[in-house]
Amino acid sequence: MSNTERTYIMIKPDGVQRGLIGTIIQRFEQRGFILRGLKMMSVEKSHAEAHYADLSSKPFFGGLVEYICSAPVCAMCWEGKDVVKTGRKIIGATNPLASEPGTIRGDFCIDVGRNIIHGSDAVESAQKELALWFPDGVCEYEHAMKPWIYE
Ligand code: RTP
Repeated sequence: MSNTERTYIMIKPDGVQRGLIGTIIQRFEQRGFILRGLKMMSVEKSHAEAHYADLSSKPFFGGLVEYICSAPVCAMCWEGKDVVKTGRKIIGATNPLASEPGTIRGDFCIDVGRNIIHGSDAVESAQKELALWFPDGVCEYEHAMKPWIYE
């Protein structure tokens, strides 16, 4: 656990189309996390399949890949202490039926197959996902806010 832990967060096509990019960025920013990478991307099938390789045996895999490739996504790298775990909390449970109000999914979606956002589930998967989505790295800069966030 370090103040420079990083996670991969992706606003899925439905989140982009519904105009939720600003709202989602605001939630991470307000919490105190630092945005290191941000880009809009149309996703190739092979890229989506690589991202979700662990789920390839699931019955919903084909539909999931199709959904991710259906329109652009917003790919992001966020940094901060415990950002992987806290990011998942900010996002809420996978199935919006179980996601608490106040979480992104709990506030903005209804269907598990249209749950608007992805967040890495562990530090190791975050590293793999960031290498896949940001192969050229992210923006390394000194952030003035850090002393006001961490003791
Ligand atoms: P994500 O990877 O997107 O952050 O989601 P997650 O870890 O919370 O959930 P995971 O089990 O990895 O599932 C990945 C995505 O697959 C879709 N899904 N559909 N139809 C279904 O039963 C079903 N289950 C999962 C969701 O879009 C989920 O976010």
